[in-house]
Amino acid sequence: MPDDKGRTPYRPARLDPTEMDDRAAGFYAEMDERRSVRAFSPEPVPRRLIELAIQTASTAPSGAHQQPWTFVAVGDPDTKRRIRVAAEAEERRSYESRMSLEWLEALAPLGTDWQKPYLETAPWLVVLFEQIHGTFPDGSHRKHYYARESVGIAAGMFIAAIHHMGLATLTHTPSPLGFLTQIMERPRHEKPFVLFPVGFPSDDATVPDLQRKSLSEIAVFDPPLADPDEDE
Ligand code: IYR
Repeated sequence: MPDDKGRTPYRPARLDPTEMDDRAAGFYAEMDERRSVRAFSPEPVPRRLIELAIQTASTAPSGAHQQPWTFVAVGDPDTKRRIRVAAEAEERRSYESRMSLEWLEALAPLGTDWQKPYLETAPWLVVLFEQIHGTFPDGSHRKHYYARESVGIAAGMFIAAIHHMGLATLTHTPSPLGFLTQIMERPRHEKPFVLFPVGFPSDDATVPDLQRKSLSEIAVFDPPLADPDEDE
């Protein structure tokens, strides 16, 4: 029951230290298996799984708890085709003239080009929109705080949920993304943030042989991290 300030107790169960360690290491190992996939199987994926991934993403913390996101899940083949055609037109222009040589060189290890067949093959395309502002019941604008950061966090949680349920996705950001507003008939104050194809990897899917940065490259501790090469 909420108290007179509208607050309820929060007492999550305390785990014992070994279980905490096991869970932490197990979750890291699981997430470390995740790869961005660009070749999907057409095998159908139950809508319920997509609903659960969206609900998981929507547990993300958000500025002033405004949950400034809309997820649009597309399984309809005609809509997917329209998205592919529009995305490829933008991507073609990007690869052929908008992207700098430096950018193209940075992307070379990923082996990407303007063609995006996965936008039709993947059983679901989930587009995450950022609500630039909300709306009060009288129609006036309600300011959203940290909308972009909040949507970014929700995107990460969506990706983790998809991976955890044994599916694959890709953070696809064709640029500019504006065509998604038109195709999906979203209001002007919703800005497309990222497009996630979701499904099973195709049997012949491959991924680049990438390394992740080590802990010492990404983190600074005070007191410092122990040097893994040095004896105690
Ligand atoms: N949006 C393009 C290009 C692209 C850009 C980045 I940064 C990537 O990490 C991957 C691709 C495409 O999807 O091909």
